[in-house]
Amino acid sequence: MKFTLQHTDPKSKARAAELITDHGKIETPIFMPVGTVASVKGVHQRELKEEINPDIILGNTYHLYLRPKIEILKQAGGLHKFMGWDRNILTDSGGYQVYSLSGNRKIKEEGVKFKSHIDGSYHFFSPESVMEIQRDIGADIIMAFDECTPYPCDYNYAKRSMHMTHRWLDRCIRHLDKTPFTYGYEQTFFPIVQGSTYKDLRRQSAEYIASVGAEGNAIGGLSVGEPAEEMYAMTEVVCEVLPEDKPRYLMGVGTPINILENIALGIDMFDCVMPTRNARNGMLFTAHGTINIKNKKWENDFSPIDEMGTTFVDLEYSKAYLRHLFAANEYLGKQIATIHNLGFYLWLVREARKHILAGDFSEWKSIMVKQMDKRL
Ligand code: PRF
Repeated sequence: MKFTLQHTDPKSKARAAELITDHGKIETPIFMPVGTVASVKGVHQRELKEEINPDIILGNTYHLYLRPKIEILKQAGGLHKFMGWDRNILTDSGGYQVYSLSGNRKIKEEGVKFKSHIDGSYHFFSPESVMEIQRDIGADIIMAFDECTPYPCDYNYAKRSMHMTHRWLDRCIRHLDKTPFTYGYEQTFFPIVQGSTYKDLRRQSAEYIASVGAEGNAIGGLSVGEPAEEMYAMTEVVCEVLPEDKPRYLMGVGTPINILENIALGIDMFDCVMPTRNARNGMLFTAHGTINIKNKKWENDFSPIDEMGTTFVDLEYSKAYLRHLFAANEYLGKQIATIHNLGFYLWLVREARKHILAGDFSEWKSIMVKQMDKRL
């Protein structure tokens, strides 16, 4: 992987950069649509490519391991071939999904025993097994196996957990070094900073993560229920420590406003289920605030879904029509809303990039944050 910084904003820590892997170029800041089970829910690959046009999408080790199972992905020649996606893919390690299983898992030094949400069967993930699984899934960027701590989190638990995440990281690296690429292209490994909402732990974790000299670094354990201000404070501390010449990925974040604020703090990559999940619940993001399309007030509003027209659905269909689709529980409603939201998220990060390159990101960000902080 090759990472090239192109421009840094004079009034913030925002950066524009380019990342090149064997599956092509990724222009940052980037938002990665989430395709948990080899599908970005509600959007087929051609539409995703042609309308939303992301350089990279995300998949989940936990889900793919349980279904379709790794053996099937190997037979297919990897996840790219299996799902018909020839651009970049990043896989999360399962650290977060396992955390989300709260009652159905046991975390120990050796690894995590967990119960499948599909059939209740028991499985075990270790740093070593998760590296092998990610080799076989074959994403371009693969993540360390970590423990994502909950919020709030007791200081001593957060500290112990952080150290375990660091020991797991050493095991991930040792094992990866012994495990060749399964397919004919390179994979880049990103370690993950933890440390809950404690500045000293965050700093210590970032120093440890930076010391392993990976080609990119991630920040986990945020956007788990803490106030936005606490999240920003942690991102700031961590970005001060992580190397400038490597991409920084903030995992599972967030709202459009969270994304702009974290770009300003030096984050290059984001992923979140919010645009896709909220779309399926009838919540639309726009440059002027959020819309609950199920609301009766849209019943006879025949104006376009979004005058900005980022994707074709925005101008082709009216709010009244989309509201009707939700009221009638039609699949198409969720599909249209998903295309709209993903189109908007990708527009937002591309605009951010343009403004970083033009040198007026901070001014633009202030206007956008104010503008988007509304319910329409
Ligand atoms: N760890 C991993 N994946 C994640 C997170 C984490 O802490 C988060 C936290 N918001 C999202 N996805 N491995």
